[in-house]
Amino acid sequence: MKITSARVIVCSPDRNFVTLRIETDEGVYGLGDATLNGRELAVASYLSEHIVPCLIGRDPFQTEDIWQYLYRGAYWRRGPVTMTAIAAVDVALWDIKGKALNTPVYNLLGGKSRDGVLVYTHANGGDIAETLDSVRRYQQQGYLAVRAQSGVPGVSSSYGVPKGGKSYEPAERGLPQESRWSTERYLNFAPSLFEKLRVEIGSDLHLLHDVHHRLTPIEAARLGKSLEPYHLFWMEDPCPAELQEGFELIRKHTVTPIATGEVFNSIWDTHDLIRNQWIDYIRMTIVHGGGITHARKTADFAALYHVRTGFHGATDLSPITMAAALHLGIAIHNFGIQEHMHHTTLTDEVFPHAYSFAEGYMYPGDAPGLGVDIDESLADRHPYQRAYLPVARKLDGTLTDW
Ligand code: GCO
Ligand code: MG
Repeated sequence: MKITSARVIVCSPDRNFVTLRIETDEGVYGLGDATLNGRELAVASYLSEHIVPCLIGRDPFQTEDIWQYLYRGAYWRRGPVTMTAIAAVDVALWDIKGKALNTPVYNLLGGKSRDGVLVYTHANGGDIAETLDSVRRYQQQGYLAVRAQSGVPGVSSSYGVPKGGKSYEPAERGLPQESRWSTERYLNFAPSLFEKLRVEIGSDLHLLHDVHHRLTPIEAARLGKSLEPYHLFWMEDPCPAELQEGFELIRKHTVTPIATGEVFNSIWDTHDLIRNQWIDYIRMTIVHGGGITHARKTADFAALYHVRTGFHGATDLSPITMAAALHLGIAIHNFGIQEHMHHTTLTDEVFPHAYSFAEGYMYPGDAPGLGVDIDESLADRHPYQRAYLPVARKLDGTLTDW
């Protein structure tokens, strides 16, 4: 089998997505997600200008060699644009392999290690009462794990809490919005949110919380300690993780489990965090972390140190990444949990898919390959629109991590 052509499809069915479609001489094609929120066209151009010409004529079954060719062969390594482009190729090739062999991708990764993939979704509200209502709604829909975010009194805009009761969407069309942030107010408030949730909901539901890189290690240590009575499933991204040893300090002070890595793009970003057992869950996304090939290696490395997976699954990752995460998640032994943010109906129509949700779990479906397609004529009717993630400033105007 040979790759005969490949092309990039950029569309915006309610939000921007970049998709790579690889065709072969046997008529089988594969799809890979290449979406990097707020920097979409950089990856589209990296793919069409620099990668696609090198793919023509190659055997799509050689996923390892093609991965190494694109990673080592470029000389310039790592970085979100490069690794997202490599991931798009890698995921499309696994899709082709599955279709050509007439089997779901999870069978090529070791088969099913579990019946279903435990997922968590996002609850939020302007205050504690609204967040409690939102958590209850998801519990009624069958979710066994829910992430809870709430507006903080005295903070005009908190991470994960949209205005006007809409569902949270990580990017806005137009130029970046700015919000103001107070760590002090947040740290004083957060324990009261989880205290109320535990009192009202009881102990069974898994509760998660995303700090979104906003604290220093010692502040994160305080938060983790103050949340211990409410036994969270995890505290996510307590602080930026470029300084991996910063997590040692958090770890020494709290038994609240720690998840990080949604902005990582290489196994090297996880190295100290995992080998020192400073984290419990690794969140590196399949689409930004070099695809199924590299995510599998990262998961296997994590398994040696009792670290489990919690792959990123926000709406800025297309249904193709969601499917890839489900196929990998059902196959690996050290799977932990999968994030599941609902795409809009229009996004789901552009990317019809075989995966499904029932009673707190997701299932990749049994379609050959990844089980996701693209309706290109519908996609064409929703062209790209520039969009950005917001930026955050402290109350005194200093730029901080959003
Ligand atoms: C999450 C994330 C996202 C990111 C988004 C950025 O845990 O789901 O933090 O909501 O902010 O993916 O593009
Ligand atoms: Mg997050």
